[in-house]
Amino acid sequence: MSDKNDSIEDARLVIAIVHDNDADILESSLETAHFRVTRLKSSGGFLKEGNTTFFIGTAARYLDELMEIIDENCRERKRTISPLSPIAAEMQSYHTLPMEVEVGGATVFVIEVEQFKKL
Ligand code: 2BA
Repeated sequence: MSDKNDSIEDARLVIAIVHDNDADILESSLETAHFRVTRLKSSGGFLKEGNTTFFIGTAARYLDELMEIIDENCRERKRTISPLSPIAAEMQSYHTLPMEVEVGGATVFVIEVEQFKKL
């Protein structure tokens, strides 16, 4: 079976930012489903923690399948920010109790691709 970036027409670039702990399982699920991926180490501007960014080039008709795979493999987590942490200081917050934020499952951007070429 050919992989799912073979159609130049109607191409999309999907950028998915996921938790580091979900990255390996997501990558292998995408490969099993014949999506091509580029994986980058990244970090979130807010928590300043490592996360993983996937670039996935594919055709529009595969987007539903792709979203399902991302959704199945990336779970939401809660992170607690201590009022004494540098993040809280940066926010100039006056919280005296730990603050909880929800991270993920995945933050996904879908971009229409004007040109897709392999030179
Ligand atoms: P971080 O920027 O480290 O954000 C981690 C989590 O902290 C976010 O989870 C959100 O729940 C919370 N958060 C972010 N900014 C906040 C703020 N100003 N005040 C209160 N809480 C805040 P997610 O939304 O699931 O985002 C996970 C990661 O996805 C982010 O890590 C960032 O690396 C990326 N991301 C999210 N939205 C983005 C966007 N619009 N553009 C680019 N990257 C984005």
